[in-house]
Amino acid sequence: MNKARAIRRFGLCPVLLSLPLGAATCDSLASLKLVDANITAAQVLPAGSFLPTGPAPRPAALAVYKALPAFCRVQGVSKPSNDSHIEFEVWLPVAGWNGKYMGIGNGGSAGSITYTYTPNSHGLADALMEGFAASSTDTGHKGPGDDYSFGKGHPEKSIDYFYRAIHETAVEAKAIIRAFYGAGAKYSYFDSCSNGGREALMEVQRYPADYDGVLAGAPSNFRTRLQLEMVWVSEALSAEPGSHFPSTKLPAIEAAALAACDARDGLKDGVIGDPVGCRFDPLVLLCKGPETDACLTQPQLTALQKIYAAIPQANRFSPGTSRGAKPARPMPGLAGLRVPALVRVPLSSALRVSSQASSSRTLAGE
Ligand SMILES: [Ca+2]
Repeated sequence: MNKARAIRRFGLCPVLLSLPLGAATCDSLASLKLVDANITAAQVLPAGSFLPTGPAPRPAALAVYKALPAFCRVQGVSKPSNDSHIEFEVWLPVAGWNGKYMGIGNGGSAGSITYTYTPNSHGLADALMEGFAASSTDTGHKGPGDDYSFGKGHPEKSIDYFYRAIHETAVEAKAIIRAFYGAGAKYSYFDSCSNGGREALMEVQRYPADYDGVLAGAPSNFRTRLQLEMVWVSEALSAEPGSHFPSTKLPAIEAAALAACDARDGLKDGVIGDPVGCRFDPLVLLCKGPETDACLTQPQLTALQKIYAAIPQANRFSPGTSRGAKPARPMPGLAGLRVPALVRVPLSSALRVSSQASSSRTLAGE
């Protein structure tokens, strides 16, 4: 019996006909029993009707939401510890599911569900548009993506942020997918960047059964060393009043590094195949006349040389910024940053603290 005949005969909607035998309705997922989680809401949202709570979305995000097909939106809370409150969502296409599951990660300190594209990752909406059943979590706390205060005095919340929430959400999402479609996903993937890339690596290391493949974009792993590197870069850029160089000089820096090392890998393609082996000396960029975006003043040159150099006595902590990378790309809050006196500790002390922080490194994904 084809769909049209079935609809005429039984009055079934096309959505139900697209689901295999044994599938649950979206509404009934509200009573689905999960191991460490409760489902707080489950409902089908008509096409183009999704709007997140909170501030009005950016126009680009709003356009994505308006283009969404109808989907089953499941919201839940996972509590794997007494101090856990991990909010998550699972979005399920009501038609045209591609049979696959996509876990979505979080940039920075997380603190919110990733609904659509941010600089750090794809979102639920983007995965849904491609036919995936997808999940995202706030990783156990609420807040802006640069606020880590949630972890102070709350070690369980730190664990949730660092790796447990992503795993819990994968487990719950797979159970929800099985219930809704009557069959599990054929393949499961995880896609995210920055902190989300670190989340991807943690999944691979701690819970290799969660995903068949991960996209670990620009992972901010080796977190304690990464933070040390950021202090190092900030120190270099604020060593004296003229040390900081504007982002308008980055193209010239990148071009000079490529000119020195691009062809070393046998192919002049704009990619330095072995950035660690590149011995590009930014001295060639020293201004010989008036300062322009094509050259660096002596203080700026000194800063760049420090950024490229490995932290003294600390090769094992950081090899320095790769030649050909865009050093000191203007990150929010970093451009022009003066390192406060509070963190102007002797480097040897910082290294000692970093090397002793083995437990936190393990926690942070190293
Ligand atoms: Ca090349």
